[in-house]
Amino acid sequence: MSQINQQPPIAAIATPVGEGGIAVIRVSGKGAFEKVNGCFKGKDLAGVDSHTVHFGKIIKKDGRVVDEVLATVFRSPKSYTGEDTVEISCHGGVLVTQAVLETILEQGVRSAEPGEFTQRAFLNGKLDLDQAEAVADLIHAKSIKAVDAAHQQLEGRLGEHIKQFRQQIIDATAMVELELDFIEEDVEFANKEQLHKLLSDLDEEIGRLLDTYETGRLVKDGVKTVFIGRPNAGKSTLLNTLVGSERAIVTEIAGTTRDTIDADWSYDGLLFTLIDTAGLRDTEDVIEAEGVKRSQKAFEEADLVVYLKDLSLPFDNEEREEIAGFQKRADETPFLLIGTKLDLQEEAREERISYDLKISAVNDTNIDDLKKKMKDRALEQKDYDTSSILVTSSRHRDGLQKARENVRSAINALDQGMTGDFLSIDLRAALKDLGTITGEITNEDVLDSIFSRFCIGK
Ligand SMILES: Nc1nc2c(ncn2[C@@H]2O[C@H](COP(=O)(O)OP(=O)(O)OP(=O)(O)O)[C@@H](O)[C@H]2O)c(=O)[nH]1
Ligand SMILES: [Mg+2]
Repeated sequence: MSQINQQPPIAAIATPVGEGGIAVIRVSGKGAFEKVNGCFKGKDLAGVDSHTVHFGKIIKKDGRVVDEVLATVFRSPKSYTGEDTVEISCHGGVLVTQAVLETILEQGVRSAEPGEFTQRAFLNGKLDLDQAEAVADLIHAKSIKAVDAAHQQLEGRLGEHIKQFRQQIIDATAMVELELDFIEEDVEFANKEQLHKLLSDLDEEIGRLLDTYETGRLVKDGVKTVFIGRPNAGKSTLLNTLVGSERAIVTEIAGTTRDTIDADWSYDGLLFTLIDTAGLRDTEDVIEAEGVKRSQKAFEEADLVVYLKDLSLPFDNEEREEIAGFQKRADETPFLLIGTKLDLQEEAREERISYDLKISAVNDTNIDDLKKKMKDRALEQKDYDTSSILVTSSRHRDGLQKARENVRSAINALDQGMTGDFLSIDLRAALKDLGTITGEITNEDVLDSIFSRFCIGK
């Protein structure tokens, strides 16, 4: 563990704003115990053991009691930030909590910025940068699978892979430098083949990790699922059925939905963002035409397209072409063709068109099958194994991609018989790329953008 650097104390409310049984105010930094002592009537917090809890009162300078509290003491380096820390549990009223915080701030403690506690934990070597990011992911997670992925990253599973890649590069560099040492004597790479193998293996392993990004992104951000189809096909009805509330307006009038409507929905631990759209048709109505445009845009960004076809109506040619177009692009954007209103008489029985499923939202027919199909189709052809680590952040993907490019460039240099110094440059660059992921190499802008995603008090 690196040296702990205790910075001036900061404080913030660590629990959400609102009424609750208790609220927690966190104070961390050099002199945290003495500062809290200044407004705490109870034991001398600077004198007690680490990881102990003490009852007392928070008192204003004029002697007024603000609240009765419990103060938990964590001594450096055994705290979340690595610094001396006090966590004050007070009564969970909005005003009481604010008053306790203000009383502590009056002791000469500064308000914490968003994510500043975690930033200090990172700077003190308590967490790698990817682990710090996992803390934010965990807090923002909207599905159980996203929680799992964040936990894996928080446990350091991604970091382990990166460390292993770095070690492989260091091994390769050592082989290259050995050759450089003997350059005068004109020795060839003693182990050119071995070096080649090491680098190709590395290229492949980085590639395997990169392949998990598509799934990782879906698990973390949710599957953007667009319901598309003719007016009145039953798109809004299906959205309402899945989310279990009347989120979208449903009427028998074609052209009811004018704008795109989003709703979050979870199935089997996976988050879906369902997007109901205006029915696709040529229209004179300016508002509806704008809605149709938005439907098309939603489709372009979709991770899954669900095309709904009213089984009680015959096909028209345009519709046939549209469906064929979606099917053709199904490799890029997974696609489901669903027949709706199965409870009505089937007019659209078309032998050439095969439905993935026929449903009735009114009778609840095949809705469970549809849910399962949506998940399977979204994750189809994706490298998905719950036990394996997933790359979920585009920042990590970018770092891995750059590292792989540099490794490939080193392989190229080796193949072309270039001298060791060229290889060395590429390998050093790859090391740096990997270092940006775990935070060995970083700069203020990157840190600011990462920690600004956090809430205050984390
Ligand atoms: N019989 C039957 N009617 C349904 C079913 N699903 C939807 N409907 C009816 O079909 C009509 C249109 O449904 P919506 O869900 O508004 O259709 P939409 O695709 O959102 O239509 P637009 O918003 O106009 O594009 C309504 O009267 C619904 O009650 C079904 O499974 N069976
Ligand atoms: Mg609608």
